Amino acid sequence: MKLIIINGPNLNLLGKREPEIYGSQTFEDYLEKLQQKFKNVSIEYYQSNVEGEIINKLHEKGFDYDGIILNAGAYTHTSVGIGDAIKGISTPVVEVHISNTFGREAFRHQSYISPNAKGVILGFGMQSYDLAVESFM
Ligand code: CA2
Repeated sequence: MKLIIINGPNLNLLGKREPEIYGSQTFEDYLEKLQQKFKNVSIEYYQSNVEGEIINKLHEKGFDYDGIILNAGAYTHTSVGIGDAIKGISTPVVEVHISNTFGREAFRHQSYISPNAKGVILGFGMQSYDLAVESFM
């Protein structure tokens, strides 16, 4: 099985700032553990702070991968373009968030990803990504 995790803006700062919300682990350290845990799954990783680059990656991977795990960061709440890109590909997308966005500011309750996603996993810290991988098994 071939999966890709796509992380959006500022998620490159994980483990470096705001540990009370997002934990103290860098994504690279976490990813190594995830790959060890799911040895039979190929888990690729891509991060970008640029909306168009995320859309390009969805187009590039969205026809022959088994699944896409997408944390679009703040673009979740603003990007019609990323929502449309998910509609335009055939690979199922699972939306993931580290924090419980419904327990935070009202603007984080809106998602342009959710209506087009296979499912949504949020609020379990980094474990949200583990659960997303399991959802494809
Ligand atoms: O909870 C999530 O996973 C979010 O997608 C994270 C986004 C936020 O805008 C969404 O509402 C919910 C923010 C990612 C910022 O990550 C940082 C990590 C460390 C330090 C600063 C920002």
